[in-house]
Amino acid sequence: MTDSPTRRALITGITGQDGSYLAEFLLDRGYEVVGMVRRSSTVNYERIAHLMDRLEFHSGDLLDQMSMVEAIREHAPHEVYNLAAQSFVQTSFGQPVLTGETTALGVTRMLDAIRLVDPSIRFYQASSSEMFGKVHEVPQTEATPFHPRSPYGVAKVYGHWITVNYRESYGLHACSGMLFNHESPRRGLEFVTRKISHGAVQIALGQATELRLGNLDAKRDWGFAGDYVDAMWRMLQLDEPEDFVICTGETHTVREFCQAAFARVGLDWEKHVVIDHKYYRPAEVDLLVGDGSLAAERLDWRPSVGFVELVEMMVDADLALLEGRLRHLS
Ligand code: NAP
Ligand code: G4F
Repeated sequence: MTDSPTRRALITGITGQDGSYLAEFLLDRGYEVVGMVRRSSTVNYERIAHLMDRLEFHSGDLLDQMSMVEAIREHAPHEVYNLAAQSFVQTSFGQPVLTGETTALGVTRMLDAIRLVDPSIRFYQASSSEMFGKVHEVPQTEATPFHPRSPYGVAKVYGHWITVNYRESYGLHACSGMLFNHESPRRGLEFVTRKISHGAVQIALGQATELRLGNLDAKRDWGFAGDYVDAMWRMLQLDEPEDFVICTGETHTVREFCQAAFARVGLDWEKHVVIDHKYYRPAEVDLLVGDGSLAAERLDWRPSVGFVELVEMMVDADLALLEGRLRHLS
């Protein structure tokens, strides 16, 4: 650690679900927080609207090496959290090269920027349980071999190993969190949990009649995003960098998520959910469930939100949003 009194963090992906929770978390701990944001034709700061006057921004893109070098040079962060990615698995089948450029090579670009400008910076890489893919053991631990099932999963394996490689080659304080699925009211509408919570509420309010979904048998270890950003921070506070699985240790099917979400608004999911094969994937990850004992032991980190509580939190937030009681997701 440096001896600067105020810690400064650079977050890539600050406009995303995790970036917004991490920014809040770090600001609450007295950090100065800089978000790297990419240019778009419409403003896309909905998840961080409530934080805007407390944040600094740097225009950059994971596809552009110099913008990352400049971000590090200009803002001199002590910690870098690389959360930016093309993060949607389904899209990675249609845009595999873009996914590789962003989600895989983008990690190398950031690591090189750190190595060249200030190798004392601590680096967090957003690795994923998608790397376990067609799982070789149940539950999955830090030692479970990877077998990715999508271009996204393959790109994350690259990002994971290049982080390990820069740690071993150049002595960077660089680590990966192998995070299992984590959700929240700020989850993108294309991901299955938010699609279900939002869809169930739309049906309950008479704004839709059906919800079209793909594979209901897939099982995921779903936690709350607000808990998971705490684990990211804890990883960067260790004296020696190490990689961790972050999970709840419980797994549920997409069907169970539907059941709980529709029940929250007093509906029978079976009357409204329609199977649509366009949402099936060329290769599926059937079962994810993690073993978080290393994180519990070394980081003293445990999830605080259970499955039913998470579903109800998401449905209640969508109800407030669609009834006009909430102006935005924060
Ligand atoms: P998310 O909501 O999809 O956010 C992704 C972020 O990446 C957005 O801020 C997006 O910016 C940014 N981004 C995309 N392409 C970029 C580029 N070329 N240059 C700069 N920024 C770019 O994802 P999330 O759920 O917060 O996940 C955060 C990270 O954790 C991702 O790396 C994801 O793959 C990983 N992860 C997520 C989970 C999970 O369950 N949520 C689990 C394991 C790992 P725009 O707003 O401009 O699009
Ligand atoms: O919500 P999903 O799209 O998330 P997925 O594929 O597990 O990926 C998420 O978690 C990863 C961690 O393991 C992250 F790395 C990644 O960035 C992302 O955050 O799909 C979950 C499951 C899949 O098995 C999918 O086939 O739900 C199934 N599903 C069924 N119907 C559907 C749908 N998924 C989506 N998105 N939309 C459907 O209509």
